[in-house]
Amino acid sequence: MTDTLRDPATSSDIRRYQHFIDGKPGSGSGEVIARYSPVSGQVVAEYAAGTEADIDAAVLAARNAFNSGVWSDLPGLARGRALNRLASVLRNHVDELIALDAAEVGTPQRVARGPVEAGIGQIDFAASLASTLHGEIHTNLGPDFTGLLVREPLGVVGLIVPWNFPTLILCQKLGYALAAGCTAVVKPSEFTSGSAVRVAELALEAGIPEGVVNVVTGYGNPVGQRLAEHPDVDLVSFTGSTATGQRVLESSKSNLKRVSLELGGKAAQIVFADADLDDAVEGVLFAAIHNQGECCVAGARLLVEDSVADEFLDRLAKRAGDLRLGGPDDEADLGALIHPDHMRKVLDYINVGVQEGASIRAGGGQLDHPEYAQGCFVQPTILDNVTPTDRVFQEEIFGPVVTVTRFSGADEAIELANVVEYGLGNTVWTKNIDKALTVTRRLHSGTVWVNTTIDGSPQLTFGGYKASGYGREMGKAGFEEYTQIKTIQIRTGTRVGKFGLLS
Ligand code: TXE
Repeated sequence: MTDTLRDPATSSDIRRYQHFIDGKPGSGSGEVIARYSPVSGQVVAEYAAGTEADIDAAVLAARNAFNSGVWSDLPGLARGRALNRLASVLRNHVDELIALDAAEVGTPQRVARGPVEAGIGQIDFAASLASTLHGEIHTNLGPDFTGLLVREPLGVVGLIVPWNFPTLILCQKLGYALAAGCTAVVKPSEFTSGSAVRVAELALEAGIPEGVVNVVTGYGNPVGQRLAEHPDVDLVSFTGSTATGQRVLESSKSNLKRVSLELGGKAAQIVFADADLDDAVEGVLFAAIHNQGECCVAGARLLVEDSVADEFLDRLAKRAGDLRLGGPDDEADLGALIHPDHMRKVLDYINVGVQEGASIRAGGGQLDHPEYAQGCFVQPTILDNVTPTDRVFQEEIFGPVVTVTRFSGADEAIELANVVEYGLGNTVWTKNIDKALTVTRRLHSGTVWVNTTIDGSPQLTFGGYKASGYGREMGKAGFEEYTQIKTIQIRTGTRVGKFGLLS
């Protein structure tokens, strides 16, 4: 492992954030949550610790803004122009957003840059969709009838965002909700709330009216929970763990609000012997360690065809050993895990893997570095000889840990890939197009990459199969999640007294 750790305290400034409700900052109860950097152990930010009353105030502001029509009644082109302005303002602040996400997540800025820029790209694309919202007209119902299917914005939406990609995941929800004409209450993670507050402030600066974007910071309980159960919220879009997703679903029953859940994953990287192995080594490595493995589509399980497995693993282990760990300002490949408890959970999983019979091919423990005694750094770890019934094969670890299982032929690879409860994203590495397409069609996941990985474009819809959730984000399908269809049937003829289901 190469050490490039240099500057433990990347910023001595503590950034302080309040809620943002109805276009104004507010401190609520006055209680705060301190965010300790997982790199240095120092406080890097303080967020208002929200209460149920803060959520109630934010939902009221969002409801009033929605009902006033100040946003939802704008022509789609005008909403699109406002979203274009928002993208432009965010771009002017891109370095600030990268710096604060990196400091709060504990990741190098060079790792945070791509996801933040991709988040702004989501707003660009959502802007282009705003004017495309339209319905259907039916004139084939007989001469007396005209039917209209009108797509309308859902109303007030609650957006619950996790800590791994704060700006990106916020934008991939907020952009589409706003494009559809909804108003929003955002609940960012209690570990990484800074960028959500800044995005809301910048939305106002871009001309998006007061009350359209509101943010309440605070803990999952009470803030997230109140948002999920609030009777005047029409949809909750949640990204996070499967267990919390189930709680959100429970809370949503109060008013049968719609729920969109983007939950965990246990993605397979399937490497066939006929793959471009140079490419596959780099892709598998990237998928395993991107954002230090704190990624719902992290390539957590390497499935490698047995004829090339030994060679592939030698190369992968060598590359893993070259990786640099570091803080926000370092030229590093991966950073610290989100907090000490999470680091302990990841280290425990490594131990469980070894007890289950895995052998460690790279890494295997916490990074031991005197300057970073407080740092939550886990070495990129390869666990070899993992079997499908092992916990480390089945459960989401959410750290820089990849398990290795060998297979023989496409059928076995598919069976291994599908045997987990999750179904978010899998990757296939092969130069054989027939094989690629056949395998792709048989994988049970919302996304399958072929010869690339953890890639994406706002046009390409994203979401889970199985326990990875339901509902879709991004693309046209993601946009339509924030709408509902109204049917209007008009009789224009003279069929006096004849009603009902006439054919
Ligand atoms: O997530 P939570 P945690 C997975 C990953 C990780 C595990 C736990 O495996 O190790 O989840 O992380 C809010 N009602 N992912 O505990 O609890 C919370 O405040 C409403 C995968 O941090 O799911 C935060 O804003 N909201 C994942 C958000 O839910 C509640 C990303 C996510 O937190 C709530 C993150 C409640 N009762 C973790 N309780 C992905 N899919 O990318 C908490 N929250």
